[in-house]
Amino acid sequence: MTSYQFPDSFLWGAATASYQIEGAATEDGRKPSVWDTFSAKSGRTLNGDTGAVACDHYHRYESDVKLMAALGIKHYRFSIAWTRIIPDGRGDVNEAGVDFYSRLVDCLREHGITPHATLFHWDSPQALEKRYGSWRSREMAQDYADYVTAVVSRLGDRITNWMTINEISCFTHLGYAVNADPPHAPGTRVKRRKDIWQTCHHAILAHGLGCQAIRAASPVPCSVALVDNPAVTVPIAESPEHIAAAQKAFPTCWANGGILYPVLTGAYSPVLLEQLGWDAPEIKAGDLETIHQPLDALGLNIYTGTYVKAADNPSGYECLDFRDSYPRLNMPWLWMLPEALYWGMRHISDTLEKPTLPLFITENGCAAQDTVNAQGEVVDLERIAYLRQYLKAAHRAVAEGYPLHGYFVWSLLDNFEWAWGYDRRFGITYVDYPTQKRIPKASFHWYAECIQQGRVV
Ligand code: PNW
Repeated sequence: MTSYQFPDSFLWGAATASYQIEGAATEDGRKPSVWDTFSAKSGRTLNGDTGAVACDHYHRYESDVKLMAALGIKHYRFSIAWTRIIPDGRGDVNEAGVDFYSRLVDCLREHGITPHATLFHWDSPQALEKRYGSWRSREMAQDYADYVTAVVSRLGDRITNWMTINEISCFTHLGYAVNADPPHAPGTRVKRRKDIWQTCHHAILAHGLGCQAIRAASPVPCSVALVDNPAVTVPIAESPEHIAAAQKAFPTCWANGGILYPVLTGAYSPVLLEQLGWDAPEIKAGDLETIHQPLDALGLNIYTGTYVKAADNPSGYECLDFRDSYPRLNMPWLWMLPEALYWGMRHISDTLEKPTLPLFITENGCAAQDTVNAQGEVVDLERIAYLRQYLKAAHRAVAEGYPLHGYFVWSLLDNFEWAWGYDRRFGITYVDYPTQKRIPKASFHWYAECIQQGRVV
């Protein structure tokens, strides 16, 4: 019998992001991000929802930290809102905004919870969108690095786990592509595919400059990571031919070959560049060296994947489409594919120059149609079923020696799910938005038990 026991050193956590939970959008000097502007325009988000109030975490962080302590997590991943720290995107630092994170971090530490801070989770300053089109301009990378310096020099005495940017492929593609469905902020439809690749290139450049800025500003030794969402190619069967096909397909997926490859190896994947042709971004001399910074860890958000099989065609593989009847959670893209977590670890380990680089699952979770029953409980059995299977796949990766060091569930709380507003719930805690009451779901209690026992229960 397998007990699915993780090593004692395995880190159990939960994750959130600033715009999705904080609210208090105009308080203490915060100015609009692209998400404030975008969600306020009619028709951009489901039901016209915005993050103006969200989970009101800005005012409720103390009780939310108590909730984390009750869950038993020792690690919490959250993000810092650029527009609280530097409201205009560049220029003066707003100390009142820094103070919020300072209080949050102190509260976490008082409860024995280690903070893991993401420096950018999609809420770009609207002022920079107006000034030069934010990520469409190369200037964004330097402004981002200056913002990072402002944060790390003020909070680096108490935060030592830093993540530069969350899911570059998502906010660039969904924010700018003509076929983004549904589009994300800023919602600009760029004319050429090359222009999307250029926003992506600016973002990985920002990551590189950000790494340098963190190391220069941190008063103590710290860990620097990127958070990526790889496209995970899963072999249809674990036979040598299909495994080889999945491995071959991995670097050709745009998000892998165009983000992970330059960051981890210092070069865009050659097969991807060949596919892109004229659509490849303009890369200036020295960019790849800047992008290819030494990392202390790599965060991976894995929710789903794609099945791949060996095929008798020039590429040697074929990616398989899901049919509508394939099991799916409550998002159009969220196919049930627990093996993706294991294959993500395996493909990425093959890509790494340093095979011991610590890997973390920085997000994994699912949306479900949660409701409060007559007893006041939320019995989210599909979320438990989902998490249990993905955690077993994580266990397999650890058992086979892949350097997976920890897992953060997405998310601690139901929250503003971007273009889907409050309609889609990813939390292990139910949020009753009219009253802001928090109700731990069945999955919360289940996850607490896993943490307590250090295994999949
Ligand atoms: C992530 N996909 O986004 C984000 O980091 C979170 O902010 C978000 O709430 C969470 O996952 C759930 O959506 C994703 O299309 C968006 O595969 C889209 C995809 C994956 C992750």
